[in-house]
Amino acid sequence: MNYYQYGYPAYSYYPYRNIPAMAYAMIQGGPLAPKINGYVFFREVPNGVEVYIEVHGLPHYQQGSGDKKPVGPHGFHLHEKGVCEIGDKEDPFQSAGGHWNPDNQPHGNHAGDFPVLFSNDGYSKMSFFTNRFRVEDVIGKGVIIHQHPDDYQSQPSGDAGKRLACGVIMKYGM
Ligand SMILES: [Cu+2]
Repeated sequence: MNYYQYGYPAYSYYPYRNIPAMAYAMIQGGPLAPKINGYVFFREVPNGVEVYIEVHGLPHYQQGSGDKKPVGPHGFHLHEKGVCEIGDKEDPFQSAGGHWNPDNQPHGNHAGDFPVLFSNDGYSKMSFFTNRFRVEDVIGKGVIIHQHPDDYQSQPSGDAGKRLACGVIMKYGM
């Protein structure tokens, strides 16, 4: 097995038998935002996980008013099921289930409650650290990008609205 193909330099401090766990999901837009495509990457780092996401094709920001919530920044979460079936075209990706919530917390503190995604004319790139799970824990779970911002308060899902895009988390590499 040639570990160098994964990009670790010869002087890497990672021992051969201790390559950090990694996982990824390809993210694809559904009928409400078909141009979305990108990926999210999970990498084990000291004391937690680094999450990195890069997405193109997000809808442009639309200001909210009254009862109409803004479009963007976009709620972004891990959901229970890694199943991205469109189902109802008006309300897609219900197949991904509710929020992944392994330690039974209120919304706002779910292990998979992530920072909102900002669209820069449709493009978003972000990385952040979490100690709420290990990479192995999220393999087979779903990633969802929502239409509206997450208010981190409304139960059970932050009133983030419809599901624009979905991805299934898979093990990366060995
Ligand atoms: Cu969600």
